[in-house]
Amino acid sequence: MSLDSITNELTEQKSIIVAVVGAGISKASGMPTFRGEDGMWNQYHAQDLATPYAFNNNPNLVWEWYRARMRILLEAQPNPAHHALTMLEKEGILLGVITQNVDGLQEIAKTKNIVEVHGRIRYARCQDCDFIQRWDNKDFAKEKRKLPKCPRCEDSLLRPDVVWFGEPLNQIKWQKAVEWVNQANILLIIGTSGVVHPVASLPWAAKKNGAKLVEFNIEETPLTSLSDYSLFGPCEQILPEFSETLIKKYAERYK
Ligand code: BJW
Repeated sequence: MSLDSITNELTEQKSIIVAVVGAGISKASGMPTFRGEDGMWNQYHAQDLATPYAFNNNPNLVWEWYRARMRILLEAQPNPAHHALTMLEKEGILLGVITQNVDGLQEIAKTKNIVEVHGRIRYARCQDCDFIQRWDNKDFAKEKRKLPKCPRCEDSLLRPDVVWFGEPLNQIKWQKAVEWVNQANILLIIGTSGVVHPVASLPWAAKKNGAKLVEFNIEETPLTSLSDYSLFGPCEQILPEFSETLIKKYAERYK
């Protein structure tokens, strides 16, 4: 089905759009994905790096992995897919972006309504108290740095402010994500493999509520058969065109 037909159908009624986003949206910004070709989980085991057990067992290794990713992130900029979502929000068509990404690039692209359900790599937090500090600077990201300690709790380690496997999501953020999905008539599913729960359950919830699902990915995922429309290809190319067409048709029909 062509982009033109898809956007025609999607603008038959005024809709509330919500986006659920994964690592694929930041690939063109230079950030590696987790799964698939070139994915980080081909090189490393998730249980050695992205679990509370891994951090307790070998905090140096875990911090080294986060520092390596931070060095890439410090050079990264949002790409046209991030900007396309900002454009949809500015036009009043997009209610919000639920991102699994911890890179903060959607915020740098100036989207206002974002929930970062898996946390934020740019912040470190104490394991034992509520101390939080930004660490997205070259000095902190340097190789072979000492393990960062909490200035309040003395011996407690700081850890990246992200959600690892086996950890609950922040309930306030999660409730906001669920609330948005419950309001959505259209859910954009962008650059996610759709296998990590509970986020992977959001498209199923939206579908149950009668929302139309539009998937943007370079390949099929477990969410493809659930989706009403699948736009295969790099989202940094397809999403801007999709958004511009949708905005134009909205303006023609409703302004
Ligand atoms: C492009 C592209 C381009 C490439 N254009 N596309 C129910 C069922 C089964 C399991 C569970 C369940 N409930 C919970 C679980 C366990 C677990 C889980 O889901 N495991 C599955 C893997 C089986 N979930 C959890 O543990 C979660 N916690 C939880 O549920 O807690 C419950 C609890 C309650 C009370 C007390 C205690 C616990 C937490 C999950 C945390 C995930 N964390 C990570 C790391 C975050 C920090 C960091 O970044 O370092 O989050 S893992 C990693 O996966 C990261 C991502 O956000 C997440 C999702 O990955 P994503 O974004 O989809 O990326 P990829 O790489 O998988 O896919 C990229 C896609 O882009 C691909 O499809 C490409 O094709 C595509 N692509 N280029 C468009 N240019």
